[in-house]
Amino acid sequence: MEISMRISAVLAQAGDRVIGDVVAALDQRDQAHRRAPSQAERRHDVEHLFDLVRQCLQDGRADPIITASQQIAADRFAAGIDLADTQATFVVLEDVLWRHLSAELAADQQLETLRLVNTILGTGKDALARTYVALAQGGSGTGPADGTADALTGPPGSAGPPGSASTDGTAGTSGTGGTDAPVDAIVQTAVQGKVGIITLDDRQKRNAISARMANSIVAALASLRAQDMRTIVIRAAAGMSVWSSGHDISELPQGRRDPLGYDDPLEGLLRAIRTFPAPVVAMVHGTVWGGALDLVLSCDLVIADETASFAITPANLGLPYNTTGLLHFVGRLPINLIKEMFFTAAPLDAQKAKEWMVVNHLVASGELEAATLELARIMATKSPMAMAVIKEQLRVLTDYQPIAAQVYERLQGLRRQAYDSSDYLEGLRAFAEKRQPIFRGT
Ligand code: KGA
Repeated sequence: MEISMRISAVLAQAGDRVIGDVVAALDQRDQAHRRAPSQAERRHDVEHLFDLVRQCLQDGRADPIITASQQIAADRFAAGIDLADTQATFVVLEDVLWRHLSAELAADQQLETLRLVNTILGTGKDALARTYVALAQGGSGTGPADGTADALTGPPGSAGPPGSASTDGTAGTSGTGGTDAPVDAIVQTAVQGKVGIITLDDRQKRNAISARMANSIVAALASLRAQDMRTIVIRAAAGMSVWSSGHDISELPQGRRDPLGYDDPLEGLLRAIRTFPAPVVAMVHGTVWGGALDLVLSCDLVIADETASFAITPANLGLPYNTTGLLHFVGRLPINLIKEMFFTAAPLDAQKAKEWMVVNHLVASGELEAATLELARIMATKSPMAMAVIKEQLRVLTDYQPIAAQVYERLQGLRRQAYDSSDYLEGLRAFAEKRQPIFRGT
C-alpha cells in the first residue's frame, strides 16, 4: 500500500485545488444544461466524493465508495436526476485527479496510481449505474454490497459480482436469511417468499426520517416492487424502543420556507407508500413520533405490540402541519381524537390506539413478528391486480377533498404566518438545545 500512502499524501495537499477544478469543470459543462445544482451543493458533492476516494485509498478497500454511491444513486433517482448527470461528478473528478497526481508522482508510480484511481471511481460509477438500472428497469438489485474486500487489488471496475449492488443505499438479501448490510446502512431490505421487509435502522437518531432515510425507503420500495413482492412490511430494527422519532428536525428549514412542502423527502415517502400497488404493513414495536405517525397511518395496515405508542407533535415545534398531512389523519381517525392528539402532542398508548382503531391488531411483543408476517403472507397470496386497484380506489376516494383555490391559498397564508414566526424558530432551537420551548404566539 506504499503507493496508496504516497497518493494520499499528495491528495492531502491538493484537496482544495482538485475540488475547485472539478467544480469549475462541472459548472462549465452545465452552462447549457437545463438543471444545474447550486455552487454550494456542487462543492459539497465533490468534497464528499473526494473524501471517499481518500478513504478507500486509506482502507485499501472500495466498500466506502460502493455504499455511498448506492446511496447517492437512490437519492438522485428519487429526486428525478438522471444517471448521466450523477455520473458526471465521478468522470470529471477522475480526470482532474489524474492530472494532479501525474504531475506530482514519479513516472514509475503513475501506472499504479492510474489503476487505483480508476478502480475506486470506476467501482463507484459501477455501483451507481447498477442501482439506477435496478430502480428504473426492475432489476433485482439484491445481494450484499460487499464482496469487494479485494477491490483495489483487481483490475479497474472489477469489484463486486454482477448484480451485487443493492438498489436502496442498503444491502438487500433474498431468501430467508438475515440482512447483510454495510456498516452504515440505515435501511435494510429482506425478502421472505413474496413478502418484502424494510427495516429502519438508525439507532443513533432514533430512526429520524432524514432525507437519506426517506429516499432509502423509497428506493427500497422500488427495489422490492421490481422483485414482484406482493406485500411489504416496514419495521424498526430489533431492539429499538423508538420505532421512529419522526421528521429529522435538524433538516427542517429554519423559517421562511414551508417545512412540509410537496418536495420534502418525507412527503415523497408518504406518497410512495400510499401509491405502492400492494399492501404495506407497519409493524410497530416502540414509540412513533410526529411525521412517523403520518407514515404509519399512510400504511395500509398497522400491527403493534404493547410497547407501541403514537404521538403527533407539531405543536411542540410550533410547526404548522401541512394540509395534505391533516387530510391523511382526517381520512383515518375521528376528528375529536385528531384534535386531542395534535393539541396535546401526548402519546396515545397501545391499548388506546387499539380502541381508536389506529392499529388493526394489538399483539404481545413475542408474537409481533410472527403475526405480522403471517398476515402479510396471506395477503401476498391474493390477487395482486385486485388488491392494487382496490388500494388505488380507496386512496382516491379518501383523498378526494375538493377545495377552492382561494380557500387553499388562505390556508397556506395562515400556515406561512406560523412558519415565518419566532415561535417556529423557538421550537427548533429548543429541540436542538434539549429544553422546553417558550412560545409567545408571535
Ligand atoms: N430529528 C433529529 N434528531 C433526533 C430526532 C429527530 N426527530 N429525534 C431524536 N434525535 C436525536 C437527538 O437529538 C439525539 O441526538 C439522538 O437522536 C438521541 O435522542 O445524540 P444527539 O446528538 O444528542 P434522545 O432524545 O437522546 O433519545 P431518547 O432519550 O431515547 O428519546 C427518544 C425520543 C424519540 C423520545 C426523543 O428523541 C424525542 O422526543 N425526539 C423528537 C420526537 C419528535 O417530536 N418528533 C417529531 C418530529 O417532527 C415531525 O415529525 C413533524 C413533521 N411534526 O411534528 O410536525
